[in-house]
Amino acid sequence: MTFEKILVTGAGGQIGSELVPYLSEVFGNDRVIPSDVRSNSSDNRFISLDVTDRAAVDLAMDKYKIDTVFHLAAILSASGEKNPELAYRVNIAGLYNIFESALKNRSKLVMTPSSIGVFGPDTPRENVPIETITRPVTMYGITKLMAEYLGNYYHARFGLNARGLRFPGLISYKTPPGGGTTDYSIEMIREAVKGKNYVCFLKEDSKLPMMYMPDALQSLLKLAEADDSRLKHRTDFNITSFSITPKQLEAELRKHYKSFEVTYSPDFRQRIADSWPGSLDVSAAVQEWDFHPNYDLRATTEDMIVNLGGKIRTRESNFLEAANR
Ligand code: NAD
Ligand code: AKB
Repeated sequence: MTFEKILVTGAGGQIGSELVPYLSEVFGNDRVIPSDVRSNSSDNRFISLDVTDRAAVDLAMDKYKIDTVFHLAAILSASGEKNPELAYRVNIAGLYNIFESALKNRSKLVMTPSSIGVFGPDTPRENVPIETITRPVTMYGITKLMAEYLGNYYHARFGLNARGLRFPGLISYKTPPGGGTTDYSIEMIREAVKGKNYVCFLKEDSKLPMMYMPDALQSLLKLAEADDSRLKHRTDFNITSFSITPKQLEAELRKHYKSFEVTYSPDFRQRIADSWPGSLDVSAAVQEWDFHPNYDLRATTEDMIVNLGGKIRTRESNFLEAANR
């Protein structure tokens, strides 16, 4: 599938700030229009766009002749619990505007990432399939579930090519996360690299599915380019790379920072984490568009440490250190 002009909404966020260079590399700089409600002065392609403003969305889609949208503008789980009204407006009204405008412009594709936030406390805990009890208990989860249904509706009723996948917690180093429950993982790695200890806002045994950003980016593009005839699902593919508890991440970090310590002081985000599953069944993504992540916990942690300016300990470096003692 060729994409002539791609609009990325929420492009200043954790995913968008990495997806824009990734898409630009694949399709060319002039094919990608990054946008966000916040400005970005370092990229002259960047346009200011509030997705809740329907007229502004229509104007941008028409002006740049957009045929593909990666719709990332959203309010995440923890921020959404602090301001549910804003989460509803951005995640639902914003999405509605994008779908309507895409239809009007006969766009080829609208990518709408979903989240493990669609699940709730009644969802089975492990190896959770796509179709299961969801019943989310956060405004974020409710909006994300509705977004999946809306995407399916626009496809079935109007033929809009809406596609989406349920991201787990994403780990990355370029742009700080935007107020999620899985953010502890990034914070913990950053503090370890700085040589500091960390106070974790989740309990040590809160197991959640995770993924490193390079796998998230290639998954988004794979699904975007997937042959339509192979897709039995559209907007709700489960994907994940590995599942960890904060304690397991702490142990992984201690391999490189021996004196690193974490204390556990759960806050309101614990309730959100408790409502999400520990692991997912990703077989539909594998069968329908060859989902294949490359980074496990060890590779993710090591790559994060190196990119944050830290040093990793290898078997050889431990051996040399012991020999020099
Ligand atoms: P983020 O919070 O880092 O970025 C969201 C961006 O949206 C921000 O730059 C913000 O300025 C922008 N935004 C907010 N309101 C807006 C508005 N009215 N108009 C335009 N832009 C607006 O989020 P992210 O982590 O990059 O997430 C992107 C998408 O991926 C979201 O749909 C999110 O639900 C989904 N997702 C993310 C994760 C993760 O771990 N990062 C996991 C699951 C799903
Ligand atoms: C969050 O924690 O809100 C996000 C997500 C899993 O959707 N990282």
